Amino acid sequence: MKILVVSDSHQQTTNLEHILKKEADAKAVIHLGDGAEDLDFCLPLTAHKMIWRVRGNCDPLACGLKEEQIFDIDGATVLICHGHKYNVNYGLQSLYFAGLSHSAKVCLYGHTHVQKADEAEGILFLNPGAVKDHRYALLFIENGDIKFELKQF
Ligand SMILES: [Mn+2]
Repeated sequence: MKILVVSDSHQQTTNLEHILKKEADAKAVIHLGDGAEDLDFCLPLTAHKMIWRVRGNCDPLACGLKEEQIFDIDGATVLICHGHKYNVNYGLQSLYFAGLSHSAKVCLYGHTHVQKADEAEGILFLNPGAVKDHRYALLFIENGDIKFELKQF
């Protein structure tokens, strides 16, 4: 399954729409916060897609989104969070232990606005960068097999 991973759109819905059009064949969209509600302004581009999103430190409490979600996609456990609660600005150690404790294969986070992929103990840590800065990522999961691409436009 092709999954579009975005973060930190910070109200740049024009950029978000551009990405959604470019990757229109993605079956799912994951927004990692700070602009998580921006997806609501991108209908009908998000219609018929699975959507997962989490609240970032700049998103209002009233948006009602959780700060973290853990779910399975085609045989792989995925943990998503904005990252501020795990202090990702100072390294990935806390997120690494969260990933380990949930047996995650992929941990997705944002917040730093730095597009980055790391691997530790078979866990992929992926930050798609900021939509605001024309960055996003693609994740492909098939039968537990994981591939990714870091993109810019
Ligand atoms: Mn943030």
